[in-house]
Amino acid sequence: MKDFPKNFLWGAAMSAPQTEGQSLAFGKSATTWDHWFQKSPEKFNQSQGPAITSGVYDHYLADCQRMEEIGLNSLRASISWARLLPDGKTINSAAVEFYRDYFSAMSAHGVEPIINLFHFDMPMWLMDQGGWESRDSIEAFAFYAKTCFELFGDLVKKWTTFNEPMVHVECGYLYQYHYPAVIDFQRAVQVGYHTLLAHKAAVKAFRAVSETGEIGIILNISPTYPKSEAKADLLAAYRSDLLNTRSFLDPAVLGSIPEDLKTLLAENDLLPEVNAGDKELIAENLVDFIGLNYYQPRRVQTPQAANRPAQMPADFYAPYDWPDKKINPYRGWEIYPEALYDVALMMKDDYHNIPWFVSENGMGVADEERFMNASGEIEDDYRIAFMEEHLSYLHQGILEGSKCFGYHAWTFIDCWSWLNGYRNRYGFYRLDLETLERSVKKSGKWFKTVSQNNGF
Ligand code: BGP
Repeated sequence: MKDFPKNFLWGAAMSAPQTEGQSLAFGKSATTWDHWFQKSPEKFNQSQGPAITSGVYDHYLADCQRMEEIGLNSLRASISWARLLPDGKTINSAAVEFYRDYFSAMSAHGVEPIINLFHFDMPMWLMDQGGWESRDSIEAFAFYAKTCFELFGDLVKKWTTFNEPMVHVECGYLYQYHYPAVIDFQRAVQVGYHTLLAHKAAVKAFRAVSETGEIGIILNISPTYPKSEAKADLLAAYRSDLLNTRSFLDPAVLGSIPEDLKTLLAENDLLPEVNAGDKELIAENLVDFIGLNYYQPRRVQTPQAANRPAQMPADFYAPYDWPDKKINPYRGWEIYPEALYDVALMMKDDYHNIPWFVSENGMGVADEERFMNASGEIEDDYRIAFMEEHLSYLHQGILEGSKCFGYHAWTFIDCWSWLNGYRNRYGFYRLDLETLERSVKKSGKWFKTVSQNNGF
């Protein structure tokens, strides 16, 4: 039996744009996703857009009951900026009513809400002004954050500012998976820098408003594993860590951007525009905890040929395809649970053992109806095995002193996923796309026993 620490959080994660639905109703304005889908529906799997998703806006009360039914004692959801402040300034009272009721219902079912402020869902009014490229985005986000802390601070004690900020940077400005889908390393760096400052400004606003709550940030983190111990591969891994992990984690926890990252950017004419006072803002507003999303390891090697100055991150490190890897063929991601042990020790040794939790981990599988039994239940034993393996390595890290306080699966109910629509399913509950009916999978029942036993 692997026992987890007392009061361990057993939960699941979801996000507003992937679940709420009613995307252009009840006062909500458009996000980049609504806009992009309207403009180019063919980019989205089976033309599945953000309008309906899982219908949480209408089903949330019964969903809170479902959380309890599978033993969740916590759940991460997000607030939609475009729903709460449709023009960035005016509070939408329908949104306030919805979120207050939703968070209260979670608590009534014994589920602690952990609420995130930004999950890739840039309001279109702000994107029209340059999005995170514009320095004004920092103040706009701080205002939104402060509004949330004031409106919901009595119901929510754990907040996070951003989900995987590196993803909207790289997908929006390097790899074309998010709007505005441009390729421009310099602009990507500026977007990342403003996002970091927006995070810091939100933490500052939080300290001014909240006396009892805690605030963190959710980062997608894997250690970088080099192809070999050769000097060039080690350098590639070091640079990958600087860009992908330490760029946000160091300033969030330690209060400074790594000097080596600044040097690397300077050598490649990639430094962002910086204002007086930024350094202090970064130094002073540290987080209370980290949320860590983990799906797959990052493996790199030295690039064959590289542009100088760099045009893309690939000029610093090339992906390495480990021949021995185990893979989830549906999502194309390597399965490597050992990394959870490695990051647990990294948090302990390099980040002064700050409290943290696994804020996402899970397995997306296509065509899950194949695993439906005679009574209509999806027998997702592969998901149970995946989570058990990951939890085992996490448990080892905790035994060795890492302060992990929870494990949140991605996700609660099958949800919409950006350009992939509903292709891969991750939920403890299956979603019927025709009826929006939810039915518990075998993994949901399994998770209940894990939560009840505080281990497995
Ligand atoms: C994370 C995101 C989630 C979710 C998850 C699964 O990076 O925070 O929003 O989408 O990945 O990935 P995907 O949906 O692309 O399969």
